[in-house]
Amino acid sequence: MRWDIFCRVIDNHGDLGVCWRLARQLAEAGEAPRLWVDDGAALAWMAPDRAGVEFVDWSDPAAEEAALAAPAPDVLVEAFGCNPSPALAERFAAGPGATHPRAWINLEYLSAEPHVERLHTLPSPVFRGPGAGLTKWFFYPGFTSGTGGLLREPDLAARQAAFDRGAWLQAQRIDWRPGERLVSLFCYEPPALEAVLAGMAGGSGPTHLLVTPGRAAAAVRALPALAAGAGRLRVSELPWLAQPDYDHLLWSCELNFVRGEDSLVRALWAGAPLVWHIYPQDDDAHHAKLAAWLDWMQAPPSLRALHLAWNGAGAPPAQAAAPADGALADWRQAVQSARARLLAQDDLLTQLRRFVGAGVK
Ligand code: TRH
Repeated sequence: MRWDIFCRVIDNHGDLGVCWRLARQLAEAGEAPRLWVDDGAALAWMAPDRAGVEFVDWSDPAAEEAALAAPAPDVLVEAFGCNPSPALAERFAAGPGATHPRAWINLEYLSAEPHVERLHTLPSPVFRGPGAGLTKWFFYPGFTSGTGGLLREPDLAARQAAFDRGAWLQAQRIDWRPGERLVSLFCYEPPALEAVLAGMAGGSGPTHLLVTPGRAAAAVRALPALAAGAGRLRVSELPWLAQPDYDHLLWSCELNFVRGEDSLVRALWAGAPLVWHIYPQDDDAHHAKLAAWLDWMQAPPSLRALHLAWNGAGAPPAQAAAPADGALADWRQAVQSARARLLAQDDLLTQLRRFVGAGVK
């Protein structure tokens, strides 16, 4: 089937990261995906290999015009309520007739809050404007069996099992010294960053912090006493990695600090202890979202406390120290059991294809 996925890059890399991952998985499943994106600059590092996915530069009217000349898609996915191209929605509405399988999906943000199960797969009739007369369907990713699940490639476990950590670190020129704890850092500006790095500098064993570019690197650089490493902490800045190599980074580390949406999911699949910097919202709505996720995770008290401090959700940054070995073992157990619960559920693409195949119109 032909799938048109619409992606508007609001900020950061999650919008594109999720849409690209979905498009790639569709292509690998034998579908024909086309990704409309208004700012695809990050694809240069995120997705150097784009086989099987067609791209439309949504910021370019000529590219949009050319894309409209192709047959209308069978499935229209608007990511995060981004409102697809009106001309395309019109063509989609005038599609080849009632017998033709056709679905308009509004792929929503990821949350562990209870409303997700309630809203998942609800219809939303389009009353006016392009596409009037059709129905959009809410599709919610999520962590429980009453949701749309999480993106997970069919070969993920096999790739993970075959992964050679030493060879990968060497190929990336990451200077890992035996005995050192490798920690990856992908975050915004966490209030407890200084406390955590100071805790690592004064920790009982050596830590090598691998810092991703952009906001994470800038946040670390803003701490002059720690940015170049201190005490038992070494700090290295990484370049942007392609999505598969970002997975490799998560698989290589004993602790992963992740953020937003897609990297959280990847860290869950990695199975190592993780700390989530949730995307901050103006009205602090993210605090409830974080609490719901910590509950779902059955996070041990020390992991919960670090999350609250890391996210500025009440606990003072001073409560966040470098994780002790015992705590890390508890956190690993919590992540591993959360991962096992997720693996028992169908992945998002399987569920989405089943939903669309069931003939929603
Ligand atoms: O970049 P983010 O903070 O994206 C956020 C969230 O999605 C948030 O919910 C959304 O509202 C906001 O964007 C607009 O974090 P996220 O979701 O983890 O996306 C990062 C993507 O970048 C993910 O696909 C992983 C990828 N990535 C790489 O491919 N290579 C890298 O080196 C790194 C650090 C990330």
